[in-house]
Amino acid sequence: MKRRSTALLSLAALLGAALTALPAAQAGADEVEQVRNGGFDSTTDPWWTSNVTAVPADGRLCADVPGGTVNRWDSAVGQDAITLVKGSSYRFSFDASGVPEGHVVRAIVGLGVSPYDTWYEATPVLDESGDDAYSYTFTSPVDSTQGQVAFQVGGSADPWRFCLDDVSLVGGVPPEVYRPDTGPRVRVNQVAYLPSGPKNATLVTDATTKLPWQLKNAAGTTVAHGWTVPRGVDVSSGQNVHSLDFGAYRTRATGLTLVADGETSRPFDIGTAAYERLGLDAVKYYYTQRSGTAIRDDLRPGYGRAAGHAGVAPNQGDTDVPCQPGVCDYRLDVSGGWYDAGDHGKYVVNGGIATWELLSTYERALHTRTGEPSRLGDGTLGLPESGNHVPDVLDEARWELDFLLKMQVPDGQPLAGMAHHKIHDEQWTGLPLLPGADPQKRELHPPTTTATLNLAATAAQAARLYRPYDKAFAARALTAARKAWAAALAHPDVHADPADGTGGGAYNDDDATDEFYWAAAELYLTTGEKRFADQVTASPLHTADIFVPNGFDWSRTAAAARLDLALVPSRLPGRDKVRRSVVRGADTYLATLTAQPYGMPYAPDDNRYDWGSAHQVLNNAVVIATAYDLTGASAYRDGAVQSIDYVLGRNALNISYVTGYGEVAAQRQHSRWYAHQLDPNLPSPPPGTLAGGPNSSIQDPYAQSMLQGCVGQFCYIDDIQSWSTNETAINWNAALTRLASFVADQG
Ligand code: 9MR
Repeated sequence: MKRRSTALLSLAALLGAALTALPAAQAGADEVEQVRNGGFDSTTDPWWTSNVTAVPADGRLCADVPGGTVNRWDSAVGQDAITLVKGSSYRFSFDASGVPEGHVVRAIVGLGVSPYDTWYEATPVLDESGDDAYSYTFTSPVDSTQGQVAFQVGGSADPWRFCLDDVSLVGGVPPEVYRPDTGPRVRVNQVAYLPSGPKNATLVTDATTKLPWQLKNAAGTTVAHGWTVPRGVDVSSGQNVHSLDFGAYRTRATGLTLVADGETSRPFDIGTAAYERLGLDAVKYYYTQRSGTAIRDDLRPGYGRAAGHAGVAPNQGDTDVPCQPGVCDYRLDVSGGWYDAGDHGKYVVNGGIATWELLSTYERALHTRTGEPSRLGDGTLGLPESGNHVPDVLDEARWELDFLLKMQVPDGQPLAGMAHHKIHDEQWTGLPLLPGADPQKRELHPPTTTATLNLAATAAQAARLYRPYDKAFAARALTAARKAWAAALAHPDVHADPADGTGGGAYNDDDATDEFYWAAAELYLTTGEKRFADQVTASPLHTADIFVPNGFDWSRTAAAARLDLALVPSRLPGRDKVRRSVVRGADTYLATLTAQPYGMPYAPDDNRYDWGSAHQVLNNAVVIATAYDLTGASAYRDGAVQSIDYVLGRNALNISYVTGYGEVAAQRQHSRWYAHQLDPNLPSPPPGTLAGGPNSSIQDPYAQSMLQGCVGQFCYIDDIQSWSTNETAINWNAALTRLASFVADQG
C-alpha cells in the first residue's frame, strides 16, 4: 500500500477491527482474503519475481522489466500457495501502473505448478498514474491449495517499469451474474436477405397473442407490414417468442429495420452482395491459418506475420519432427498445412474433413445447376498462387493436402502407409503467441486408422479434382490414397488415446466405420473400380440413417461419403436410392427448421448444444442445400438459405457468429495470434471467421465462471478465453464456406 494512503489504511484497519466484532452474517463471514502481503508495506515477501528487478518504491512493488522478451510469462511477479475452493466466487483486485504507459499486464489466477492451468485472467492496458484500480469477479473451477496469483509482464521489445499495489483475492464474495446484452427483441439476419429468398425474424415478447409488425426503409417509412405468429416458449432459448415472415417483400435495399412490440431490430439489407463477399472471405480465412510460410501483408493488410514452424528458432519444427517417446525412431518433415484453430497444432482428422468440405464446395459447383465454379477460380482469393491458372480454392486446399501427404508413415517403417494422427506442441502454450514465436518442442503422435482414412479420402478426392491442372500431383495423391486404404484395412482398429490431450486436442474417435465408408466412396468416385464400389455398398452406413440431429463433423464423416455419392456422377449400383436418402435426411432437417422459432435446422438431443454448434447448423443446412441440388425443389433452397439467418444474428443472443458480418458480431475468438483482445498490437480475426458458437458443456474455466446453468443458445460468450464456445477452427470455416457459396449461387 502506498504511503500517501495512510489515512485510508488506518480507516481500513479500523473498519477491519469493527467488522471482526460484528455478527458473522452482517460481516460477510465467508469473505476471506487469500493473498498475503498484498499491500507491500514493509517487504515484498512472500512475492517472487522472475526475470524482473524488483525495486522498493514507496509502499508498492515496482519492477524493472527488461525488453526483448517474447511471451508474457517471460517476466513475472507472483505469489504461490493460494487456496481456492471450487464453485466459490472470488474478487481479484489490484492497482497497477506502467511507465511508459500503454504496456499490458496479464494478471492471472492459476495453478502454480506444471501444467500451469489458467483459471482466470485479465489483461488491462496500463497508464502511468498508478491510481487505476482493477477489479474482477470469477468463480473458481477447481479446488486447490497450489494456486498462484501472478502478473506476467513480458513480451515487450523495450524495457519498462511496472508497479503494483493492493493486490487482493477475496473468496466468498457474491457471484457476479452475467447478463449478456442482447439488444432489441426483434431478431433478424443482421447482414442480408436474398431478394427472392425467404425472410423470417423472431420476436422475444411476453405477449401470447399476435402482434403487428412493420418493415421500415432507411428513411423510416413503412414499406410492408403484417402480424406475428405466437410460438410459445422456445426450447433452445427458454424464451417466449413469436416468428414473423416478410418474404413477400422483395425490393433490394440497405438499412432496413423491422419494428414490433415497440422494438426496432438491428439494420439489414435485402440484396446479394454480402454473400458474394462472404463466399470469398470464408475461404480467404485459410491463407492466414497457413503454417510454414510468411503471411504477406500486401495480400492481407494487417495480418502479415513471419512464417511459423518453418525450421527457424525459437520454433522447434516442423521440418524435422520426432515422434513422442517410444512411438517411432524416425523424424519427418511435416511443415506446411493450416493451423487447426487458435492453437498451433495440426491434426490429420480435422484437416481431412476441412479439406473435403473446401474441395466439395468446388466440386458441387462443377456438377449442379446453380453452381458457379468460377466464383472460387484463379485470382478470386488474393493468394500468393493467384494467377497460376489453377482455381484459387484448389491452391488453398493444396496447402493442406501437401501437409496431409507428409503425415504418412514412410515405406520400410512399422505401420507404413498409415498416417500420424497429429503433430503439436509438447505442452499447451499461453495466449497470445505468434506461430513463429512458439518455443515448444513439436512431436508426432501415433498413427491411427481414422487419420489414415482421412488421408485416403481427401487424397482420392484430390486426385480427380487436380487432374486437369497437375497430372503428376493427381497421380501422387491417388497412389498415397491407395496405400493409406490398404494400410487401414490391415490396421482397422488403431485409435487415438482419449488421454492424449496435452499440448493439443485429442481428436479421439474409436469407430472408423464412417471413415472407411467415406474413403471407399472417394476412391470409388475417382477410380470407378468395382472393389471400392463393393466396399461402399457393403458398409453398414450405406443404408443407415446418418442424418442425425447433431449432424456430421470430424468424428462423424459418413455424410461426406453420402453427399458425394449423391452429387458426383458415377455408375454406382443403387445410386438413385443414395440420392433419395439425402433428400430424406433433408426432410428431417427441414422439419426441425420449421419447428424452431429461430428457424435453424438444429435441435440437438436434450437441447445439448455441441462443441462448434454454429458449424453443425451450417452442415445440416448443407444437407438441405444438397437436396435442392438433387431435386430443384424450392423448399430445400429456401430452407438452406434461411438457415444462414441464425448464424448471422437471428438467434437468442442477437449476435452474428461471423466476424465482420452484422452490426453486432463475434470478434474475440480464441486464438494465439488474432489476439487483439489481449494485445492491441495484434489483429482481431479476419472478416468471415466463424465462432464455434453455443456449447452446453462449457469446458473452459471462463465460460464456466460466466455461463453456469445456461440454456442451449445462451451457452456462448464472445471472449478470447472461452476456447470451448468461441474458438475459430478450419473445419468450422469449411462449413461456412460451403453454405455461403450455395447462398451466393442462389442470388
Ligand atoms: O472441435 C473439437 C471437438 O469436437 C472436440 O470435442 C474437442 C476435444 O477433443 O476438440 C475440438 O477441437 C479442438 C482441438 O481439439 C484442438 N484445436 C482446437 C479445436 C477447436 O476447439
